[in-house]
Amino acid sequence: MYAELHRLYHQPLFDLLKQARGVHEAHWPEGQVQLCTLLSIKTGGCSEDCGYCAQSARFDTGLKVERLMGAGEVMERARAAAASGSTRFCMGAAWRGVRGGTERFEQVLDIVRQVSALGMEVCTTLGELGPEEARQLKEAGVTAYNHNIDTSREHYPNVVTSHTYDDRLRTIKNVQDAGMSVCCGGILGLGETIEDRLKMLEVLAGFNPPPESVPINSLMPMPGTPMADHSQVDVFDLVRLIAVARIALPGAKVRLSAGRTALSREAQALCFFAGANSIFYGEKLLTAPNPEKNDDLTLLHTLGLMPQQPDRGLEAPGADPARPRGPVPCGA
Ligand code: SAM
Ligand code: DTB
Ligand code: SF4
Repeated sequence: MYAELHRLYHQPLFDLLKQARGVHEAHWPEGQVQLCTLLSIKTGGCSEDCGYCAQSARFDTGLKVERLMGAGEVMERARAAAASGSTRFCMGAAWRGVRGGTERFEQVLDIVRQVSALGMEVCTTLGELGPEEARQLKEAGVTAYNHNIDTSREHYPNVVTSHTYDDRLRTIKNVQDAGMSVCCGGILGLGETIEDRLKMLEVLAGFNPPPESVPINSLMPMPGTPMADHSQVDVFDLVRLIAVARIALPGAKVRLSAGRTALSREAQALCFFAGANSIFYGEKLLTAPNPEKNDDLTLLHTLGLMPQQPDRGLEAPGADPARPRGPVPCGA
């Protein structure tokens, strides 16, 4: 698998784009881009040391820590997101994880129940989950859970030391077992090699069932973090990775995620051509800026693309019965 991803990636760019386009056209309706709205429901003060993250309490990033948002305020934001044409509402919390029976988890479940009544796809990203927490989130109405592997297994310890790659995979397994869709991807620009990026895709393509969506973030260097002075990801490296992701994960939404403020309209157009079919929509990601809504709608219109209709009955992708279930590929 890795050898094939390597071969695909290192072809002449137009050959790669042609193949990715073919796969995209065979699997997805013409010209649709999913709009997702992000909301940070608990910001900053996180115990973890992810070297890219403005929300880690270990770094002096100047971010204002905020407690868990009340259900009323979340609902206001969720209604506004639905009204603006967003079909997925993704709520993020800067926690290492959540534990059943705690007041804060009960509050999150209550928020999820209310948001899911609005009919959008509901995604949460709350850190580590055990099987029981995953089951309760699913029951409350979460359709997809975001938990990124971020990079290759080999590079991960250079980025995070407070938890492991296997901790991440365990949560993903719990999410799959509970019947939620998995949203799992990574970040480019963490000091990794192209090989690390392809190994990350190899891991994602080995998930059974495959991830429903794959966010590809480009590092937004955050002042105060150890990665504050990392340089911008090369746009053609980003486009190539999106194209290989499209080929390796034909049924997954490939989400052009953090870092679009640094991309030209032309660069984003190439990313869509290569197979990206989802974006975060709205002026703010979790803590960092994102393009203006109007600019995004204008860009989609200019390219002849349109916002995707909601998939209210979003089901988790089915597993291949001939292969072992779980996020860890056979033999890993
Ligand atoms: N705490 C939860 C977790 O770690 O899964 C959820 C929130 S975390 C901020 C979600 C993802 O956002 C990370 O896994 C990473 O891929 C992405 N991310 C965070 N900071 C970023 C940055 N500065 N630039 C690009 N992507 C970033
Ligand atoms: C993902 O892969 N990217 C989103 C979402 N999942 C939760 C988060 C991007 C965060 C960008 C940095 C910030 O806003 O602090
Ligand atoms: Fe915490 Fe998530 Fe940021 Fe890591 S990425 S520091 S776990 S909020």
